Amino acid sequence: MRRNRWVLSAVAVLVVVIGLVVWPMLGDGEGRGGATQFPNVVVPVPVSAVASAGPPFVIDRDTAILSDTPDVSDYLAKILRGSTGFAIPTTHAATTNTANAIVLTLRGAPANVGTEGYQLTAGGRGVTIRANAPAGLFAGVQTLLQLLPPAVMSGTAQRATWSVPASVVTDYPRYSYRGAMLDVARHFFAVDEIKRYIDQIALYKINYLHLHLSDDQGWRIAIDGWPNLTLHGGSTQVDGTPAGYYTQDDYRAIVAYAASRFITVIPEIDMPGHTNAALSSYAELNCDGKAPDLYTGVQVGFSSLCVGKDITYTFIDDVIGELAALTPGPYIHIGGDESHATKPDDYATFIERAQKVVLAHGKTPMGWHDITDAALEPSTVAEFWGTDPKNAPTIAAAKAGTKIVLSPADYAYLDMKYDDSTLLGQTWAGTVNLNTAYNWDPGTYLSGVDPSAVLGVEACLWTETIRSSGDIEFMAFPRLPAIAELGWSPRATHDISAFDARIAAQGPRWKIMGVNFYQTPEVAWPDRS
Ligand code: NGO
Repeated sequence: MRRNRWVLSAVAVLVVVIGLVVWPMLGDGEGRGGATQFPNVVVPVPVSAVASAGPPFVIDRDTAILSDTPDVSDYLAKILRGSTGFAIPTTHAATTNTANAIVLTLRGAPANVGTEGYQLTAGGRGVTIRANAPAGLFAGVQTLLQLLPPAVMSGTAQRATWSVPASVVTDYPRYSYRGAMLDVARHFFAVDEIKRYIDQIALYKINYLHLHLSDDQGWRIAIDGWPNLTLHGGSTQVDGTPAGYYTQDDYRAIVAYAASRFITVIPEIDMPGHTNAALSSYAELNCDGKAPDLYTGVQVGFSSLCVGKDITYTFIDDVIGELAALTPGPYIHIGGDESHATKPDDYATFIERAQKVVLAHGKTPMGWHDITDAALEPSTVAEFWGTDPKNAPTIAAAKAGTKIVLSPADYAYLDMKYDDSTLLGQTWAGTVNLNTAYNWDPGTYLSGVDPSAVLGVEACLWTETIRSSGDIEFMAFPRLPAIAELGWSPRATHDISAFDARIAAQGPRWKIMGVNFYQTPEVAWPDRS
C-alpha cells in the first residue's frame, strides 16, 4: 500500500516536472534557452515575430519612455498612465540610459521595414521600437500594446503584471493602402463618434479613413459658396430623422485627429448620381430647373447632376476646390457608382471632366470601379466594390495601369449581415461572417490581373441601417481587423484558425474599451458571455 503510494507520488512529481520544464521547451520552435513561443495575439499578424531567451520586460512605477518622436510617445504615455497608474515620464531623446525604458527611435531600423514598418525588441531591460518614420513607430506601439495584458486598454488604473514577452518583431505592410470607409450621409455621425472610430481602426494599422460625405439622403460638409447644401441638404437622413453636417472646422478637427493616429482622410463627394440632397438644395443643378424633395428612403440610382449645364462644373469646381484646400491627403474620391439616371455618354463625359477638376486642384482622383466605364487619367484610382472577380471594365483598366483598391462587397462590406439572424445590415451581397471576410486574397482576387495593380484594401461601412457608434462597432468588430490583416500581413501568414485565435485575444480588449463587438461563433472568445 505504502509502496504504491510512493510510486504514485513519484509519478505525479514526474508529470509535474515534465509539464513545467520539458513541455514548454518541446512546445515551441525557439525552445532553446527556455524561450517560449511568441504569443499569437497580434492583429495584423507581424511579418516576423520570434520569442527570445530571457525574462520579459515588466513595466513598473519607474519605467520611462525615451523618444525622439514626441507625438508617438505622448500617445503611448497617455494610454500607459491611464491603465497602469504609473507616472511614465517621457524624455524626448532616445539616446540616454535605456534601462527600464520604452525607447522609440527613428535610428537604426532595418531599411526593409520602409516608412510604415518597425522593429520591436523586448527583453528584461526594456523595449526598443525602431522605425524609419513616425508612422512606423506608431505601428510598433500598436504591437507593443497588443503584447501587454488587455487591461492596458483601460482608461482607469488597473492591477496587472505589465509584461512584454522577450522577443524580436520585424514588421511592415503588404499594401500601402489599408482603408476604412464610413458613410456619414445615410446616417450622420458627430465628430466625437468619428474620433472614436478613428481610435479603434488605428489599433489595426488602418492608414486611410474614407468619408462618404454626400448621397441622396444628405450632404454633410459645409461648402462656403453653397450654404444650402448643408442647411437644407444636410437637415435629414434615412428615416427622416433630423441630421447634421460638418462645418469646415469640424472637418479640420477630424483630419487633424486622424493624422495624430497616422490616418489620412479621403473625402468623397458622390457624383453624378447619388446627388438628390444637392439637387434638392439648388434647383439650378437640375436639368429641368426644379428642385426635388429631400429623400429619406434607401433606393439608389434615381438622381443625377445635369451633365450638359455649365453650372454643374462651377459647382463641382467649388466643392472639390474647397475640399482639396481642407484635405492634406493625396486623394479626393468622386464616387461615380450607380449613376443609373445618367445616360452612358453623359456619364463618361462627366467622369472625364470631374477627374480633371480634381487634378487641377492638386489631388489624385479616386472613384468606385464604375468609373472604369469612362476614360481614366493615369493616376486615377478605382475602388472595386462588386462581387464578380471577372468584372471586365475593372480588369481592363487594371491591365492598362489603373491602380485598384479592393472592397469586394461579399467580403469587405461591413454593412452585410453576419448571418440571417443579424438585426442590422443588408444582404444584397450575401451574408459575410468573420471567416468569409478573412478568406480571400487581394493579390489574386481580380482574374488575370497582376498583383502589382492592387494598391490595397478597404473595409466599407454603409449606414442605411446603422445609427450609432454601438451599431458601427457591432458591424466592424471583428470583421474590420480581418480586412486590416489582409492589407498588412504577408500572404504566407494567411491561416484561418490562427487568425481566429488572434481575434479571440482581442475580445477582452474590446470589452475593456467598451467596444460593442459581435461575438462571432467562429471564435472561441475567452470570456464568452
Ligand atoms: C453600394 C452602393 C451604396 C450602398 C451600398 C450598400 C456602392 C459603392 N454603392 O455600394 O450606395 O449604400 O452598396 O451596401
